Amino acid sequence: MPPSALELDFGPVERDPHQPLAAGAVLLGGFALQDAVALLAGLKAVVAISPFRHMVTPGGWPMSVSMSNCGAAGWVTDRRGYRYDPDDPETARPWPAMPLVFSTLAARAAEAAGFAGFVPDACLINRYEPGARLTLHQDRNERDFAHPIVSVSLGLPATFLWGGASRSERPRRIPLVHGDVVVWGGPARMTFHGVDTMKDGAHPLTGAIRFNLTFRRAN
Ligand code: MD3
Ligand code: FE
Repeated sequence: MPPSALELDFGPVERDPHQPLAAGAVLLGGFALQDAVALLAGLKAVVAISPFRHMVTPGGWPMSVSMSNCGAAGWVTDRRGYRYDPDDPETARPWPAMPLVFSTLAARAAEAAGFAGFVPDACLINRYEPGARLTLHQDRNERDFAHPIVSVSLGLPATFLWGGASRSERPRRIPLVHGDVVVWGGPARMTFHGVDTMKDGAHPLTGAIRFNLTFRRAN
């Protein structure tokens, strides 16, 4: 098909919506765009109950990314280590329920990537301000690595760092923008990954903030 006049003048109207990154990893460009306003409303309701906080690593350093959770289990770190906890240690109450728009979107994205029947029980909500970053790590606190992880990017763009099976492999740099969803499963599930230092910017829906929702099956 020849490119339209619009594409010739302004470039592609949208990116390829279903972009395989590697075996087990699929970028669904813009998959969450239609739900972005509802997702941000759900996020606001969650953090009214369990506010964002800078958790402390086992080494004693506060993370530059602030975090909250919703769902039956929430990911936490403190001096004792990394784990999933049914309760928010700050409120001593259960984490807020996962909004239906969250769980529905995660299940639809997983199915589109070939993981039908994904039922997340945990959603970690990451909040990035300019200057925040997430160093290379693996997600290994979940009980069964056969389940994928679904990630939803909202607000400011970021550069996702995608390493290999070992920390020493030099990571690929993958731009993630508002509305992008990535599904990581199978052979991609245990790869090292992180987020490069956030640049300043302004997004019409979030201002100078990037949010990332990661949906997991913790238990
Ligand atoms: C690849 N979050 O919360 S999402 C995390 O953008 C985390 O906030 C990043 O890494 C963020 O743990 C990246 C993409 C992601 C999430 C989990 C993965 C990629 C992954 C697990 C295995 C492999
Ligand atoms: Fe991670």
